[in-house]
Amino acid sequence: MSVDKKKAENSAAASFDVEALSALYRTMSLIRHVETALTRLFANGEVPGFIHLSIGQEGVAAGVASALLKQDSLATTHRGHGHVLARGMDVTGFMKEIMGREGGLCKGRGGSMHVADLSLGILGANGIVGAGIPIALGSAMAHKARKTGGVAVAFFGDGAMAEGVLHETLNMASLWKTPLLLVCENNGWSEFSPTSRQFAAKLEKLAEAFSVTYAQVDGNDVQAVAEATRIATDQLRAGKGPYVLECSTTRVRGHFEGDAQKYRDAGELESVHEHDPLTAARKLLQEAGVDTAAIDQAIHAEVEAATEAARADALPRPEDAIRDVYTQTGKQEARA
Ligand SMILES: Cc1ncc(C[n+]2csc(CCOP(=O)(O)OP(=O)(O)O)c2C)c(N)n1
Repeated sequence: MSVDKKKAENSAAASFDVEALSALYRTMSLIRHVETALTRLFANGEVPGFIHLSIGQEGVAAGVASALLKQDSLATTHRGHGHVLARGMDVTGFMKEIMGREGGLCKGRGGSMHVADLSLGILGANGIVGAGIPIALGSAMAHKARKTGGVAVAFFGDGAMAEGVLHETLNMASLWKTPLLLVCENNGWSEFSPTSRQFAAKLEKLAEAFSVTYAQVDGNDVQAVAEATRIATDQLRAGKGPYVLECSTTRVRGHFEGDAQKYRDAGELESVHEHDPLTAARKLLQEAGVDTAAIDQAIHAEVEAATEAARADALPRPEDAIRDVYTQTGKQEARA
């Protein structure tokens, strides 16, 4: 079977649906405002643990999420804030979770790298590179077995391209024609190593080896990502087997918050903003007469309110630390 390769066109210059682009812009602005707030909160010592920000990569999260339906599911990475917010995670519950508060979506125990919300099909973020990929495969198998009509999405970075689990997943997903969308956010970096230093192949060739459809898209063009994802999910929902979508994008911040990025050329750091997906979308919207400043202001107020609510929320009590660790199942009770 030959690879059905669709290089998505950069649609930014073409005519567009103002309402649809406004919605995509709103999602990107929400992610940007939340993560910009987190830079300050982290510097202030108000966020426990590490956080990995996706500033500059919002086009992928917003574009992919825009093509998903209620029944779909997703698994994400250590850099997953954008994906879960784009999927519709409650902003206050999210902020409380990242700030380790009792009212957080996972009672403050998951934090940035383990936040989940099963009511939205969000199977969880994951600090282990590539670990969300087989989780999403399992979910895709469940969609198929239960005939939900849903697709499962695995977001992963270019660092996971060299992980065996991706190769095994491609094999199983292809053999069993599962509705699995593998979204690679290729920002050119894996921690402090350029992609070329840690992956000897090409994702396109890897997909081809397993007879999996592959498409590549400019991840900084949110409309192009939305359209490419719509094409991919149409194929998945038609039962035609898995799909790899590689989105080229730009990591603006360091690997983790606080990383001074000394390993990166000054020239590269100076030019990262030229690829900003929000700037490109804002320009198009303003030309179409949309008041993007009003959108940004409303989102700013929403994020400020969520931050204040998180600050006011209690920290989890130490005596509750082992609550909810084990579930009470019939089996356990029978054994006891
Ligand atoms: C299995 C595994 N190996 C190594 C690490 C250490 N590690 C954490 S993030 C990371 C790089 C991830 O790069 P990429 O997947 O491209 O995502 P990005 O950070 O660029 O979003 C590595 C090697 C890990 N967490 N898990």
